[in-house]
Amino acid sequence: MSPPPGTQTGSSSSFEHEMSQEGFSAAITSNGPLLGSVGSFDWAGGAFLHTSKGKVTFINTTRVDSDMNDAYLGYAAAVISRSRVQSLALGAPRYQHTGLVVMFRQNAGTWETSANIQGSQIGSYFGASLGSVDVNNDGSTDLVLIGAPHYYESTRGGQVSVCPLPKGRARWRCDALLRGEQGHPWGRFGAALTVLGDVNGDKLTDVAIGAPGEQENRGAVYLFHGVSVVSISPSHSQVYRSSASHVLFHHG
Ligand SMILES: [Ca+2]
Ligand SMILES: [Ca+2]
Repeated sequence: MSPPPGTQTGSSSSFEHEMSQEGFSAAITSNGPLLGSVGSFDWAGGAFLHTSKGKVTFINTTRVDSDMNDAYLGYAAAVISRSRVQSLALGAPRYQHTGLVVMFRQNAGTWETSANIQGSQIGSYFGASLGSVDVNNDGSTDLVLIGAPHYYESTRGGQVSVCPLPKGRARWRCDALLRGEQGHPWGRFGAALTVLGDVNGDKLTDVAIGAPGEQENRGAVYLFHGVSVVSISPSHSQVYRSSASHVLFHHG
C-alpha cells in the first residue's frame, strides 16, 4: 500500500507513480503485457509495458504537457497491428473534460505519440473503452472502437465511435457510430466493449458492447456483427438484458 498524499518525505519524484493504479487497463503486445496506469504523474496517467526480459518501459505523452493534468491516460488500452508492426492506443477520458485517445508508435526503441483523436462533448468520457478490431481476420487491425459512455443524448446515453485505420499518413477519422436503443439516457453504452471473434459464422469479427446503466443498472450487452466492407454494422443484431428470466431479445 502506498502512504496517503502528504506523508512523503523523499524526493519530489516519489509522486510520479505513487498512486498510479497500474493495471487499471491491460492489453497484450507481442513484447509483453501493457498495463494502464491512470494515476501516474498526478493523474496525467500513462502505461507500463512489461517485456519478457523483465524490462519495464513507461509510456506517456512525451513532453510535460499541462493539458494532460487529470487526463487519466491509460484508462483504456488497445494494441494495433499493421503489417506485423504494433502500435498502441491509450484512452484519456478526462482530457480537457472531453476525452482523448492517443496513439503511440515505436521509433528507435522509444514509444512516441503518433496521432490523437479528441472527443467532442464535455463529460462524455471519450476514450473510457477501446477495442482494436481485425474485421477480416488477415492479421492487420482494420479499425479502433472508442467508447464514450457518458455521451449524452436525451433518449440514449453513451456511444462508440468506429475509427478505421488511416491510410499512410492521413489523419484519423471516425466514420460511424454505434449506439444503444432509444429510451436509455443513462445506459452508459460503451462503458465496456469486447472483440469477440466471429460468432455468426461469416468469418468476420464481431463485437459486444456493454451498457451497464440500462434498466436501472441491471445492464445490457449489445452484439454487433462485422461487415464485409471491413467495418462494424451500425445496427446491433441482438441485445442481452439482465433480468430474472434472462430474456433474450432478437432484432432482424
Ligand atoms: Ca484486417
Ligand atoms: Ca461474424
